[in-house]
Amino acid sequence: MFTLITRQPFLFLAAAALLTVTGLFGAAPKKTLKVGFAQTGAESAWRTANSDSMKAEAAKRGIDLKFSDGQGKQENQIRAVRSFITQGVDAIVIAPIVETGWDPVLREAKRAKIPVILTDRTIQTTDASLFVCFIGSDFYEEGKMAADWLAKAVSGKGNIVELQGTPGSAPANERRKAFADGLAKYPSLKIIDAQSGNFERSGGKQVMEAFLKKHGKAINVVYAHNDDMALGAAQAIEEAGLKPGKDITLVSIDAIGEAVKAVAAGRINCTVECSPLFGPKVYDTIAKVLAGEKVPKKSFNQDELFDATNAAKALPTRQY
Ligand code: GYE
Repeated sequence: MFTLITRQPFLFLAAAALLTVTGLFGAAPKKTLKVGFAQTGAESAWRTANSDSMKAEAAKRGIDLKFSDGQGKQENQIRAVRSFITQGVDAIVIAPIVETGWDPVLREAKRAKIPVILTDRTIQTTDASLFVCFIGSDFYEEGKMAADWLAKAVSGKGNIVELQGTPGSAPANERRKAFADGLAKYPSLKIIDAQSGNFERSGGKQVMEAFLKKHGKAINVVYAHNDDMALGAAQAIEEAGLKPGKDITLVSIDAIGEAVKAVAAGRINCTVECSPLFGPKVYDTIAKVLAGEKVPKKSFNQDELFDATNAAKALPTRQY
C-alpha cells in the first residue's frame, strides 16, 4: 500500500481530495442516467402524448433521454437500439412497432448487459429473458370492452366494418381478436369488412370512404382500433351525407381528448381508454432495475370507458 502511494503520489492526492470533497459535501455527484427510447413513430395523437410523457418526465428527472422516432419502420427502431448499445446507455426502452423479429437485436443488448424495458406494445419471443419487463395496457381487455359495450348499445344486431391498426402490431392483433371473441355470442352482429388504416387519421378516412362506396347504407357500425381512425371515418361519413354517431355507430379505443369531446358531442359513441402517460412508471422501473430490485414481468395500466353517460363530465380532467 505504502509503496503504491509513494510510487503514485498523484493518485494518492487525487484519492485524498475526493475523500475530502465527499466528506464535506456528502455523496459524490451522481452520474447522469442515459436512457435510449426507440419510439414507433408519430402516427397518432396517442403516440404524440406518449412521446411527450417520456420526454417531459426525463427532463423533470434530469435523465439524458436519447429519443429516436422510428418513422413507422421496424428497421429504424432496430438501428436505433444498436446505436444506443454503441453509446453505452444505462437502459433501453422500446415501443415495438410489430410483435415479431426482435430477438437478434435484443440478444445484442443482453450481451452488452443493457436492460431492455418494453413499453406500449408486447413482442413474441421464445426467450423471455431478452427483456426485463413490459409496461402498457391490456389490448385484449380493451377490445373486449368495446365488443361488450357495442353488443348492448345495438341490442346484438348490425353490420360492422372494422378499421384495423398497423398490421402485425400487438394492439391490432389483440384488439381484433378480443372484439371477434366478444361478438361470438351475437350471431346477428357481424363484421362485414375489415382493413388496416395504419392507426392514422388519413388511413381511417380513406378506408371508410372505400367501405361506404362498397357497402353503402348496409353499414351500421364502425369499430376502429384507435381514435384517430375513428375521427377520420367520422369525416368520411359526414362527407357521404350521413351523421356519424346517429346513422352509423362508432366505437373506438384510446380516449384522446378530441375523441372524448366527440363522444360528448354524440359524433362518436364510445371510446375505450388506453393511457399513453407512462413516462413516470417507465423511469421508476428503470431506477429499480438498475438498483437490482425485482420488478413485475408485466404491468398493465387501468383503463376505463367513455360513452354518452360520462364523457362530458370527464372532459375537464382528461390529460391527453
Ligand atoms: O392505440 C394508437 C397508436 O400502441 C396503444 O398505437 C398503442 C396504439 C394506440 O398509434 O393510437
